[in-house]
Amino acid sequence: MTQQTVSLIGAPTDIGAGHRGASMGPEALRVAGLGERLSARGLKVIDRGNLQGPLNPWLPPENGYRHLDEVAAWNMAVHTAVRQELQAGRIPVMLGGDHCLAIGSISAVADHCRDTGKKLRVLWLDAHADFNTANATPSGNIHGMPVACLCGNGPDVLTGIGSHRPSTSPQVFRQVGIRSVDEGEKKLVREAGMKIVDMRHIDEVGMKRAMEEVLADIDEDTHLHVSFDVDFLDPPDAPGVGTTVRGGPTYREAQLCMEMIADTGRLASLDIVELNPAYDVHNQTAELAVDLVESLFGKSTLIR
Ligand code: HAR
Ligand code: MN
Ligand code: MN
Ligand code: MN
Repeated sequence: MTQQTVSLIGAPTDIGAGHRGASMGPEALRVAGLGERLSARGLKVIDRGNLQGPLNPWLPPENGYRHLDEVAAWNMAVHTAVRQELQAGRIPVMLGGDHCLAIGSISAVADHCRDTGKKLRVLWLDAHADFNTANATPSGNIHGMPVACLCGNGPDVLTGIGSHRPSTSPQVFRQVGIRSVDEGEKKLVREAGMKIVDMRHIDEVGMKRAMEEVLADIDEDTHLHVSFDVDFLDPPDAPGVGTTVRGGPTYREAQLCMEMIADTGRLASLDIVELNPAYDVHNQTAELAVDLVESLFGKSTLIR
């Protein structure tokens, strides 16, 4: 097989979050050795450095959205950068930054799939469904809204990013690890028919069967995008995020999840988001994220 090239794209901002500090995520991932570990796996790694965008003015929400114009500016920068890497045949790895940036990355991936005739599948690994709207949000923080925006339910400046509105639809998403969904948001995910593997389901059937269900209809024409919100993980293992929620996947469950995704051979783009070094202890959460991303790119504990 020809050598695959991965492009690291830093997006150092906490513009959509409710806590400051996710802006330090890209550097923490680099310090934890992300590039070196992927190179050691046989990938060619290009570090594109960091994108630029507006500073966080740290203002209260207006009409249900906090920092809407700044969020749009960051996402347009992410969209352009991710699109460029895809067109060059590389695997973009967007280093957040908070999860609002998935609007830019996934709208670019969706545009790319329309151009190439690929079938898009997004695996959303997260404690949260991120399906809020201006009416449903308890916070106004746009990192709680990217999935809704990508499905056309959001403000024009965000749903209009990319060449197609809406960028995508609820059918392309599979959410895994979900355990914190707001009341109004619950109604929205049900109405949309969002396919959610929540923690209750993982408790009941185990990570193996849950992932088999999630990966069932992936084929050779599928472009698989993973949007990895680090708060997916159980907080004692991964304290370095702004919004911890108890009861996430254990270390082994998370590894199995990543290894099973790797086994499909269809991973074509990735977000690593919500890492917040201000809450971390000795960069352990960044190191864990890098460890799991190695598994996502094929490192395995399998002996047989
Ligand atoms: N649901 C809450 C809100 O909308 C918390 C949102 C998101 N937090 C994240 N993203 N870290 O997954 O305010
Ligand atoms: Mn998220
Ligand atoms: Mn989350
Ligand atoms: Mn869009």
